[in-house]
Amino acid sequence: MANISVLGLGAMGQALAARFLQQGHSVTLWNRTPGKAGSLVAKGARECSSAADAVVSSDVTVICVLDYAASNSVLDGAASALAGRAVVNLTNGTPAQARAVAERVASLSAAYLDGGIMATPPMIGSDHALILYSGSKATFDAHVRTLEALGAATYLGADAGLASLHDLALLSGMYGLFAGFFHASALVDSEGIRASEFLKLLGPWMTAMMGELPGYAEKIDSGRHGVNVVSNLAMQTASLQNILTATREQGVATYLLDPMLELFRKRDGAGHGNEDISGVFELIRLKSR
Ligand code: FVH
Repeated sequence: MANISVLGLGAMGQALAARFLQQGHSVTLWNRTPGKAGSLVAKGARECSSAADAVVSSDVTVICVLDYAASNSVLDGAASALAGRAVVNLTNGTPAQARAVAERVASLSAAYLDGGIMATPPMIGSDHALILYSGSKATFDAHVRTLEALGAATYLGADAGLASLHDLALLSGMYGLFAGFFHASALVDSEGIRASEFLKLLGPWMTAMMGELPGYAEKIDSGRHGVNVVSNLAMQTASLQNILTATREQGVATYLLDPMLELFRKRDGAGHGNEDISGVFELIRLKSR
């Protein structure tokens, strides 16, 4: 069994600590605002009054706070205790923030593993939880058995920014899906149709459309968006224009689809109307190949 410290006892920090306790680990806790450790202490955890005290109690320290400004502030408090120890930072942030913290932690002679949690607090420890890691491979290897208790553990490489990059990209996909659902629901709601009823049609449709993604991925990777004789960009630009016209006619806001139509038109206007819609990727990536 491992000695683990958890710094940050928000909804996610509490779920992580509870799971470690459930697995029989020795768990030490610290939170900026005292008084959040009660139920965990009742289950056997020990609460410290400073982040540094918590760090020296354990082989590995997991930080999970609101953002990187918060995790930097936690590290300020723990800095004196970090030498020779391992930090696993599961706070949501950008790749650049993760790389900067990795450098800072290395300068304090500690090992750094960054992580991105692909789960909500109730999912921690379930089969659906995934946690992405990058940074110190030695730290990942040393603690992977312990970390796997939280959810499937995937190591993405030595660059500390990779977990965050993948985390944010996965969340981008999720928000795109949610955006489509919210727009579609507003459209049918304009005629009094309930979202839960409409979802019976939308769910299978979205699942069927997932089947398009491998083909798009191939085109994106190759940079060749091909002549599409079935559903080309020009046809889909006209179709998306219809959706936006209907949206306005139904008295619904167009916030979520305006940017998509702008991209379709721009790509179509640049002479790619007979190609696949995957070509809009070339407008988003900004860098030329
Ligand atoms: N909850 C979720 O669904 C998502 C799932 C995916 C991963 N995220 C990320 O996890 C990080 C923590 O999120 P959380 O849900 O635990 O957030 P809160 O419940 O709001 O708790 C915030 C904790 O952060 C502490 N904190 C805030 N500012 C500071 C600071 N300057 N110094 C030290 N600690 C700070 C706060 O402490 P307190 O307010 O109780 O004193 C809480 O412990 C986050 O990156 C998500 O994106 C969760």
